[in-house]
Amino acid sequence: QKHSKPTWVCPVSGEVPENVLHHHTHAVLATQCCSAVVRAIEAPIDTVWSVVRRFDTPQAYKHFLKSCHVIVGDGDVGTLREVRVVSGLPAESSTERLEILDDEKHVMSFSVVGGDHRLHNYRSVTTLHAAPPPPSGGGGTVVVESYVVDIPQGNTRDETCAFVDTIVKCNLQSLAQIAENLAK
Ligand code: A9S
Repeated sequence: QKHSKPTWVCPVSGEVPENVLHHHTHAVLATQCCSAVVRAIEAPIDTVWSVVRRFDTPQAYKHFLKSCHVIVGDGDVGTLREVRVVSGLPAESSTERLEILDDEKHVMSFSVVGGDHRLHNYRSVTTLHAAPPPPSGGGGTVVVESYVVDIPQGNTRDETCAFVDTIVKCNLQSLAQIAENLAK
């Protein structure tokens, strides 16, 4: 089971451009789960990106984190950070590595490489693309965040995805709030 071959999964459906979809296509093992959250934000893409790209300050919009310190690196790919988690969650800290930071394509990805929590081998990819302008669309930015993670011992796939989806939705809700305020 552990050594089974991965299946390629793209958890994003619907009105997302082809070039965006490919960033959200993940190799997923039978012992892992994969999902995605899509969120529209009423702010220009550069404004949203200015918040997302800051690997040194995730707590600016991730309210489950109380602090972050950079272990090594200057914010480019390979930078390692340790985040501390607010109380009340089944976690204390997480060590994370920046995997992708593409300022042109608006793609960022990090992976969890250690820490004191249950989301082993967590890896996420966040992309931004411009929403169609009026009259066909509302303008602004669409954020897509997908992830893969090991299903913890004692939990089901559905429980794991429900837990992580909830966290990602909260993060994107607060990202929207911050970006929409910056755009005012
Ligand atoms: O930080 C993110 O972008 C996404 C998630 C799902 C982070 C999860 C988390 O930081 C907690 C919020 C502390 C929950 C980790 C790594 C483990 C948890 O149990």
